[in-house]
Amino acid sequence: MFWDSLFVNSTMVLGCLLGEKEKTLYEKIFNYKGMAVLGMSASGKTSFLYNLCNEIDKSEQTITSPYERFVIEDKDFKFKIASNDDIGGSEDLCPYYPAYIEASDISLFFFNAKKYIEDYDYRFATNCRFDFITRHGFLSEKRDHGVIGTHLDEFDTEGLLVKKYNGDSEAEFKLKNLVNGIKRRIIDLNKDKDYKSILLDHFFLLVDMRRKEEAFHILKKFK
Ligand SMILES: Nc1nc2c(ncn2[C@@H]2O[C@H](COP(=O)(O)OP(=O)(O)OP(=O)(O)O)[C@@H](O)[C@H]2O)c(=O)[nH]1
Ligand SMILES: [Mg+2]
Repeated sequence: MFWDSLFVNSTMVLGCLLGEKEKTLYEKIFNYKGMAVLGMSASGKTSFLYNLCNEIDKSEQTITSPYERFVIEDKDFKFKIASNDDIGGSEDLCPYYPAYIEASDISLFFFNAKKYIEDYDYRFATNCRFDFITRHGFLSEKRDHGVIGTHLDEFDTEGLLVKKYNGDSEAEFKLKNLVNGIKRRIIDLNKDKDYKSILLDHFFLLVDMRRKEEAFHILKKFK
């Protein structure tokens, strides 16, 4: 496959580049976690990072843009992110995924869940990436991985998301059922595929990635 032929060379090149990106002694001593934020174009990767650290530029499509280490704190948790790259969703960057995953403590893969269900070509392209990551075994070798389906708000959520964040526990319960139904549809679409483990064996969350609370919710899974 095209990506496979690119894989060896580009991983070697990137491995050298990532050498500089490995956690510094400071980051190791102070327990900063490296995070690979990967996934489809316009799926909310930069929005996620921006929600955690407002200094990240979210104004345009990302190619690769480095960010400095930062600390996220709220009343009951504190999380430290090592310096890393915000990488774009373009297919050209796929050969670099394994090296990014290898160099990170946490790997997240983002896709637009609404588009995934409705658009065959998008689903196919996303599945190719699921397959690519799974076939190289990187997901199973590392402990902390998550798959994040975004654009939850574009499903017919009947305002439940807003109500949930206003503290409505009944809305939270209804939303949970709705989310489980959407997840089940996505898992069912892949029930015969080898890469279904990516959805079954790791965190699989559905979120409105424009909401800051959702970014915190994702990180809390890795506490
Ligand atoms: N409605 C909705 N919009 C979202 C969601 N997540 C991201 N967006 C919007 O989608 C657009 C693209 O978001 P980005 O965060 O730049 O996506 P990205 O994955 O970084 O995109 P690339 O860097 O181009 O790969 C922005 O206008 C976001 O506000 C979501 O969950 N719901
Ligand atoms: Mg981006």
